[in-house]
Amino acid sequence: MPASQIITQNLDTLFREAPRQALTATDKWVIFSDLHMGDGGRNDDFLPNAALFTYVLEQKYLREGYRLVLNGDVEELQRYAYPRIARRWESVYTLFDAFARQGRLVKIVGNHDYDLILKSSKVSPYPHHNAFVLTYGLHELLLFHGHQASLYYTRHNALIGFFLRYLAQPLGINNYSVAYDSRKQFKIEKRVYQYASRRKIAALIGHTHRPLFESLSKIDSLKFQIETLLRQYPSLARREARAVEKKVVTFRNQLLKMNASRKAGLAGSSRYSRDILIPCLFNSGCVIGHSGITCLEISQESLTLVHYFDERVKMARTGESAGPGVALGTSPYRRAVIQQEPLSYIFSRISLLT
Ligand SMILES: [Mn+2]
Repeated sequence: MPASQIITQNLDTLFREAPRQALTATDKWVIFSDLHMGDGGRNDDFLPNAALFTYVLEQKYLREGYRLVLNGDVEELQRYAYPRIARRWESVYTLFDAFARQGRLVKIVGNHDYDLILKSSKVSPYPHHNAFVLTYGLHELLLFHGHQASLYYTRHNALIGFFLRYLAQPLGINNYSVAYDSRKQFKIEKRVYQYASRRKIAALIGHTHRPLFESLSKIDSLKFQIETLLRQYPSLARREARAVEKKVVTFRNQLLKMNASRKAGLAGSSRYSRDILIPCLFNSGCVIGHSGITCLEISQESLTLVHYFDERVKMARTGESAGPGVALGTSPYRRAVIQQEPLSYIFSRISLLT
């Protein structure tokens, strides 16, 4: 059987067997993936952003009544034993418990914490799922980690612990990445993209650590926004034209900067399809990025890609001041919205374009 067919079957099984929940107009959800929590030692990838993550989870999402989806690779079980992780990060588990007690926690497994679905009740207090479906009217959002779109992971998951390395990310957020080169990463995204567009659903994944919104990387998205603005420009009144000029310059500079800094071969290409691009693939990114955390939010019937970072870290790394977004209280942390669209708009495009 060809690989693509096996993967389609795998994903169909995930989709069919996933627990389902209807999304209401007042529901708020936040989706994090790829925490890779370890033992708190210097090789623990979670450690650098642990304080930021804890702050955001407690002060924003727990307080504001969000439901929490942990979309895989929460624990780094390929390098650490669960009891050690649980002991070191007790404060984080206390927060997970608070969501769980109110029925607001959904925990999905990835390839690095897959064991938990086998022996969950013995080691972890939470139920674990392979996938989760949110329904929005007649539409469906399929949440799963993403490694299921790779035969490599399906067949050789036990061998992977060895190949950890760094990759520069198209969003300009340098994330710690796992066990694959950009070509493999792209292949996984492409397979999920093809599956989601064929089934006319939105797929929300993690795993590649590369934040995506509407199947677009940051570079694609900047190009797209510049084009849209340039089309509007000739017909605008003077004041509006000025605002557009400023935006184009900002976007252009971001684009140039990203092009200059990104690694060859990581072009962030959106060519999952030769035809029109369907906005069916979203990726929450990860919690262990060198320049912060990204996540997906659903609230007020909109989907949002959000970036959290510590401005002290940003200044130390880039020499630039505070950066975009808004400060969170009196903390050194900032929240920046990368992209946002109403679910109705996303789904009308998925339905009409496929
Ligand atoms: Mn993974």
